[in-house]
This record gives sequence, C-alpha cells and structure tokens, in this order.
Amino acid sequence: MGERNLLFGGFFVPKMTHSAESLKYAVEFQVHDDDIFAVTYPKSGTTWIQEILPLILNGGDVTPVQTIPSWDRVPWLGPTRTALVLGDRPPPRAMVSHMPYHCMPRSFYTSKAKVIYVTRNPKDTAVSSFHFHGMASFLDDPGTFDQFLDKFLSGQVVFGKWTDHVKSWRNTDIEGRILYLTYEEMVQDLRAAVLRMAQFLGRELSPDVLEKVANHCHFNNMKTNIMSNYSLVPQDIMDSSKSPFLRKGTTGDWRNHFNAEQEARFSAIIKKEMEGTSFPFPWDDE
Ligand code: PPS
Repeated sequence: MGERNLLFGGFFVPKMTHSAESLKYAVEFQVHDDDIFAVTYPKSGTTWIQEILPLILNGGDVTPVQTIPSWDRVPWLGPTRTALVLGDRPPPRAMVSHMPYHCMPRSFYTSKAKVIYVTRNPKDTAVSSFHFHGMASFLDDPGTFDQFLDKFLSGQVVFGKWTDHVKSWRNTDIEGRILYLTYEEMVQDLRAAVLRMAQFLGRELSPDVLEKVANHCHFNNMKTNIMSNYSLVPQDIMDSSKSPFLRKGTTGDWRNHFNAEQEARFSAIIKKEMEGTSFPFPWDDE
C-alpha cells in the first residue's frame, strides 16, 4: 500500500490529501472546548454529517450548504487543506475526521469538545468502499470484490481495520461528550437522528426547521447539490462515471454483493474481533 499512501499511527492515509506536515498539524491542532468533531470510519456517512451539522448550528439556513463545498464547510482534520480552511475560523468550529481515538489532536483529550461518532454496518461500509476504490484515483485498485473483502478485513485499506476503529471510539474516557449514531438509524428516521444531534449540541430547533433540515439532507436532494456530491472534483481524481460518490444511500446493499461464503467469512471475522464488546448494533441480528 506504499505507493499511494503514507503510514501514520499504524495505518495508511492517502498521500494525495495528506502529508507529514498536515498530520503533524492535526496532532498539534489546538482544540477549543466548543469544537465539534464528527468522526467516522470511511464510507459511514461523513458527507451526510457535513450537510447536517451546519444546518443544525445555523438554525436551518441552507445558504452555506448550497454555496460552500462540503470539505470547506465542515473541514477535515488531517489533510493538507485543514490549515488553510480552519486557520482563523470563528467558533463553533465543526470538523470531520476518520482518525481512530488515539490519533486525535493532543489537546482534544483534555478539552470539552464534543464528538458525534457514526458507525455503519461493516458489510455495507465494505461495499461502499469497494465502489469508492474503483472510482477514486488516490486509492489502491480494489481488485475483485472478493480480493477487496480480504483487504478490508485485514485492514489493508486507508485508516485501517473497521473493528479497530469502532473499538477505539467505543472505549474512550470521554463519556458525556460523545454521541453514538448509526448510519442505519439516520436512514430509518433522519428527523429523529437530527433531533438527537441537535439536543446533544444544545441547539433547539423548531419542528419546522427540523423538518426542513431532514428534507434538505435527504439522499436525493444531496445527490443534486454540487457542493456536496463531489462533482466539483476533477474526473481524473474521482470518476463518477465509474461510480457516483453518492452511490445508493441505502442499508443492506451488501446482499447484492456478498455470496454465502463471503458473508460467512466476513461475519465470523468481525464477530471474533468484536468479542468481549457489548455495543448493540442494528445489524447484529441479520
Ligand atoms: S467518505 O469518502 O468516507 O467521506 O464517505 P462517506 O461520506 O463517509 O460515506 C459515503 C456513503 O454515505 C452515503 N450517503 C448517504 N446515504 C444516505 N443519505 C444521504 N443523504 C447520504 N449522503 C451520503 C453515500 O451514498 C455513500 O454510501 P453508498 O452506500 O456508497 O451509497
């Protein structure tokens, strides 16, 4: 994985978007008590949160989400662009990150900054990631779906293993300032998920605004928002003719990709690695 990636914290990150300096900047980043981080394992709903958060924080004004690209609206912590866009941003600052818990900025741990951690069914995450690897030139070629599953399960993908990431964020000592959400509950009832986020952030939204935010952030609406659908990225970097970034936006698409043997192999490994943990997930009984 060396050619396209940099090693950091025991896993790889894409070289096209990260540098040794940008990672150092992230580690040394001065976290403020009113900062808000949305943290995800890749392909778990990050872009969705980049749409929802600004609307919650500004009371439902859609202007920023219609005029500012997602990556500048709710910047990434870690990539080279971070310093440029976060530099003198007024509070409250909302950021996204794929970092596991132990790789957050040093000052994060003693701050009061809040975290929204979104988890997605690892099977759907793997499917989404497989298609993304096929369209993004800064990621390794995924190979066949079967080959990609092995890479995903062994952590030979950017940001490492799904199980390591999820366990790192489920075993923190920041209880009280972290909200756990699943992609599945967002798909099932977006309005309720937005309300949970707003309450966690201490923002009161009227029923009308809540409805407006949920409608605006519906998959079909986001898909046509050029500030959110990654169509501003040149085709040689993200080729949406191979697979659109906002691809399907559903739960359970893994059923269209996994055969019985792959499903059994995948489930057995995830189950074994999650042994001893007790986080109920909506996909546990599938
Ligand atoms: S990334 O590259 O890590 O930032 O990707 P990320 O944004 O985390 O995940 C992309 C998947 O999230 C889906 N998505 C949505 N689903 C439902 N509703 C809305 N509004 C929405 N916005 C993004 C996106 O379609 C990707 O999932 P798949 O399964 O590939 O469609």
